[in-house]
Amino acid sequence: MIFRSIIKSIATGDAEQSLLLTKRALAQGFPAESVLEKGLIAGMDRVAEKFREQRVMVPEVLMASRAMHAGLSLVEPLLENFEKKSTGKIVMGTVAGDLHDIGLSLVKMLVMSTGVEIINLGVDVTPKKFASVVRKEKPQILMMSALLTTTMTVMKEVIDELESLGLRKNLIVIVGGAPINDGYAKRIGADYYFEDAFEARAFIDENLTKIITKKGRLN
Ligand code: B1M
Repeated sequence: MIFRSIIKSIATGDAEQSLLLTKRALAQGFPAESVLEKGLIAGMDRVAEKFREQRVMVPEVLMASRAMHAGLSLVEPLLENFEKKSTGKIVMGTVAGDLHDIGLSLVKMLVMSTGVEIINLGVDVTPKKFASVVRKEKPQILMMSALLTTTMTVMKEVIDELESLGLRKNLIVIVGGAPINDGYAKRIGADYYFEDAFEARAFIDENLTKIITKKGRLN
């Protein structure tokens, strides 16, 4: 089965195979959505699980991510209709001064499978940049990641900036990353903390419709 082969190509970090097999799956008539969900995301899910169980290390995660992106480059342009069907928007990024993006890429990949639209601002995102994109894009959710104890404090600066500009009220703020925990999230005024990409996806999967209907925060 072609999906199984795509999953394997990602699990083994083989970008060439991932590209080739994705092309083949699309040529065989499989919808882009299925190739994304049953092949590319499923492959990355497998690697993320292994990483969580410490059965693979960071280099393997990076190679898998590269392989997934190779396939994604073919699928993404075909997903226009899929994205249009989706409701809800998330803006995400790693905070200013922090260049770690592997965790957030995993979060993005898994959360993407819920059908929500994602604007990923990448790494080193300043409070002003977050705020200006929130103002322009009007997302329901903002997701911030930080991996350094020296940059986790920027999350609070982002929340302060949003508050001072009147952009915080209807926005759900989710934070995550290795040095973050529930207590810290509460102290800085974030709405939720999730330990990993799976938790984040489960929350969004379960609550997206409610969030959209309520036009903002859940409580
Ligand atoms: Co850096 N680094 N690093 N690093 N790095 C850490 C984080 C560190 C713990 C290593 C160590 O010393 N043991 C340490 C931080 C210490 C601290 O602050 N307490 C550290 C340091 C010090 C540094 C530098 C300062 C080193 C230097 O230059 N002297 C420097 C800083 C650069 C900068 O950011 N300004 C630096 C640089 C780098 C590299 C560039 C070499 C590379 C990053 C490559 C990249 O991201 N493209 C790197 C790496 C790879 C690491 C480690 C080894 C691995 C991080 C990672 O990707 N893990 C890391 C040590 C470690 O964690 N074991 C380390 C895999 C990833 C899947 O996990 O990102 O935790 P993680 O994401 C998880 C969860 O945290 C969660 O979900 C993911 C899993 O599902 N999650 C979220 C993350 N974001 C979330 C958001 C959410 C929800 C969940 O919602 C919004």
